Amino acid sequence: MKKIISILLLCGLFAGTLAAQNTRRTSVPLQHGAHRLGPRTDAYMQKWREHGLGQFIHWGVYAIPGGHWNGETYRGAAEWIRSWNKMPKADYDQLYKQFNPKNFNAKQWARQAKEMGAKYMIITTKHHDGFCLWPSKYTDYTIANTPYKKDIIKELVEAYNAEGIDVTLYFSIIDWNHKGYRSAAPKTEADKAAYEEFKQFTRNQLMELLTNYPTVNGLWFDGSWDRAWIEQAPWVDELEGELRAFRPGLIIGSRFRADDHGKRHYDSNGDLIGDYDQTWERNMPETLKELNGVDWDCVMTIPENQWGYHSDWSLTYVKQPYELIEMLVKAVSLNGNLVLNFGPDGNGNIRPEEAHIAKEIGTWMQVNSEAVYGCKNSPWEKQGWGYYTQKGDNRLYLTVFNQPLNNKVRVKVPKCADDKKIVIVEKAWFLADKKAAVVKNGGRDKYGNVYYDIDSPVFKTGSPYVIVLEVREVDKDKKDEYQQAIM
Ligand code: JFZ
Repeated sequence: MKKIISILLLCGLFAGTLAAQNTRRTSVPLQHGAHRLGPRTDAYMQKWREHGLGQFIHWGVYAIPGGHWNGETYRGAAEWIRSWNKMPKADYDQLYKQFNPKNFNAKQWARQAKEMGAKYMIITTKHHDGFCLWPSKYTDYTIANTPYKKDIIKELVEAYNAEGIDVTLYFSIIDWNHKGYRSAAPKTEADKAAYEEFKQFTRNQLMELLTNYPTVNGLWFDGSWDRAWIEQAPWVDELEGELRAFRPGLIIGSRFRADDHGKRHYDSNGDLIGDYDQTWERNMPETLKELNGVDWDCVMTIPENQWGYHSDWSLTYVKQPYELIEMLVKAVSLNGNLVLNFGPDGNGNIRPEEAHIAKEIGTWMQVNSEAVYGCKNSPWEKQGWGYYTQKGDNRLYLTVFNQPLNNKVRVKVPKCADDKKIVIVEKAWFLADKKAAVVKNGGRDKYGNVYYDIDSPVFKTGSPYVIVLEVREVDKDKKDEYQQAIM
């Protein structure tokens, strides 16, 4: 008997262990894989999740050539111009001596971002070229040694925070300016020693940034794909721990460290490394399913692939405000944020095309931001007219991008788990004019799915518009009491 009990107990314990590990799809033993399964639950991350819209800024000395050198045009991403064979590196490395953005006005940028509706901003403290927009004491290649002299990161953090916008610091691991930087894994003793110095330098700069800018609550890492860096996984993991301990609540995405086997973003068990999926770079998921419940944001350029300032946008397709608004709503409908990139010029001007887009998005957000901030994916089945976003259990936002020719927006009502209940629309209105929307019975299909049709004439603005539905589950037999809402 005793034996049976202990066997049962053992089974119980074993089952318990299994249950605890259930969310790991396989179980490769890892010391440096995901340290948490499932999304963070703290208030910092909750706030991040509710941002909806962010602004990315790529700014550095590459803004001076703006995609051109010696009368020739570089067609790659402007911030990569140093790697172009027609750009002499020695010339590039002198550009900082001219960096003097006389029109730079941090408050103006912040106000513009605020008016656009951005809730967080990501600024390149240092891109691959190694030039630092803050006066780092660990290198001379910084803003302090330009004619401008002043700490741009400080100006930006203060100005954006004053507008209620959170600031995340972009930091490139790649640093073409540091003599210890290596891309390939160091092999010789000399290379190894040099790389050790580079690691310390990287650590020092990161601690310096967190120390100098105490309100910063996120780090956005880039250039972490080098073999040299990947092989440092245990050290990077330790550094991440140090950064997190230093700044409680710090948000770090999946683009910082690799796991024990060199896997990036998702570890060898398929679990997300870091706080959110950072792989959505100039592209977006289509379905919730492929996201596996992780947090994510999409960083998006306005031209096809220009982050830093390139003076000639005629070389590329340039996205329209409408498309970017659609990406924003789509991102939120799939539980993500959209971060829109700006590349100011060498004088500190935001180019007119970007200012125009910021204004158009802002105008739209003025009326419709309720459908974005704090909204999540809705279980209602997506229809061709656009996207659902949802707040709480009962409020749905329908952002219409494709106006149906019959001016009726059709919704498919989800079935209730309890088949004695039905979902009814209690209230419906348009965000654009606050007027009530008329919801009509749209019949059933052969599977018994219920449809409602919302009369939706085209709005004069011709821009995407939002219908709000307050829905509620009610007993089927009491449905008629509510039916006045549906004609
Ligand atoms: C990197 C940078 O090289 C680029 O200049 C810019 O800063 C961008 C935000 O990040 O570019 C990337 C990074 C990752 C991928 C592609 C380009 N990726 O994962 O496909």
